[in-house]
Amino acid sequence: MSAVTQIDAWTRHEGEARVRQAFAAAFGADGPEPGTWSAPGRVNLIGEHTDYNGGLCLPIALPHRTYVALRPRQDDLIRLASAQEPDGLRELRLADVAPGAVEGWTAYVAGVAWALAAQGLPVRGFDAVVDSCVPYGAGLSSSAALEAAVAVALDDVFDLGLAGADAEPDDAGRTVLAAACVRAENEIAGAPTGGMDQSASLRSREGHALLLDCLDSSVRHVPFDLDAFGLALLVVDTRAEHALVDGQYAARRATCEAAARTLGVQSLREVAPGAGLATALDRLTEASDDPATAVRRVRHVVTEIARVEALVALLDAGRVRECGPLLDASHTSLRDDYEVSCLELDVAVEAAREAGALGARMTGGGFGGSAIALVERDQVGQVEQAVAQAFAVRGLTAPAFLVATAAGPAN
Ligand code: GAF
Repeated sequence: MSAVTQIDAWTRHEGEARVRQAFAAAFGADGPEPGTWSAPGRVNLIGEHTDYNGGLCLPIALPHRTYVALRPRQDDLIRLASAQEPDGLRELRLADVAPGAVEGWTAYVAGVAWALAAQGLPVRGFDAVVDSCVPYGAGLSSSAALEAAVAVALDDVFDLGLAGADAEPDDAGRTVLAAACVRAENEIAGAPTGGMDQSASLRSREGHALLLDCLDSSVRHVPFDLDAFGLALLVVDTRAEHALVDGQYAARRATCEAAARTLGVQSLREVAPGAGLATALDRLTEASDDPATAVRRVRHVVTEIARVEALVALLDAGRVRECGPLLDASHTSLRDDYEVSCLELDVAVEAAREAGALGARMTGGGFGGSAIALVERDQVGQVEQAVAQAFAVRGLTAPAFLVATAAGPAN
């Protein structure tokens, strides 16, 4: 038997207590008490590498959240500390935040303030401490959770009026906050990601998956309660750390954008599956610099968008048990056509399937990170065991597990 490690979510009370305590340790007990806010990580059910192609994706928010304790200032000084990085206080001025000027995790925090201020919103400096139970580097959007927690905190303390009340979130306002988080990530942190993760963290609903249409940022909340079907969504953190700031993600994105230009479309969303795709692939074969790569990438994006639609149709019809083959097909496409899988992800997916999972796939950007498996609720333990064993046999770092349920958004 292999040891199986679980990634536990903190309760709201625990997360807030931790971050308040860390705030007092960083800034002392003097001065006004900070407020606390939090935002979830996400796991994507299907629709991978579709967001920056104007496509569809279907994430859920996780119960694992990033917490921030924050107190506004009258000046434009930003003072930050992280319980995860106990290297003391970081200080910078809001006016000095600019592309290339801020490094590391502070870029995600300061970048959100910068993006909101750049829109003319009345954001000033602040003191803040962050802490998180969203595993870092696991492809579960720890960076978007950080951005979203800061976004709702700044919205509250500077009266921006965008997030809405807990009982009645303002989706239009949250779309503005999500866009600011994306700017922070793209322009200040330098990661050329799409918008799925920030929308998942800010616009999800408890008990629902978020069907996000990245063409116009519209959403539909799709009921998602696997427990009612005797099923569970098992997330395997492979512990193979992924990094979106390296060149692989940007290269995929550039290939898709070049293919869209070759095809004369605004985004690959305009390419229909079936005959439309076949025609597009013929054209790419004739006109691309690297036809084989362009064909594979475009085939993944177009078929993946169709798989999102098919999976949502199954969920809507209550045919949840039939979703497995779509997850499997998504993984094959990401592995062979998009080439963003890795040994650890493939081992996790195959071991989960062999142990009885109805379907499994890598999730998130890839090159490490996490996989998901749709499993019978009473088989979670056996699937975890099988995956842990498969990793041990190959001498891979032991994976960690969590059972994902659809949790609520940033607040
Ligand atoms: C990462 C990115 F941040 C998202 O925008 C998305 O592209 C995803 O990879 C792949 O679907 O999480």
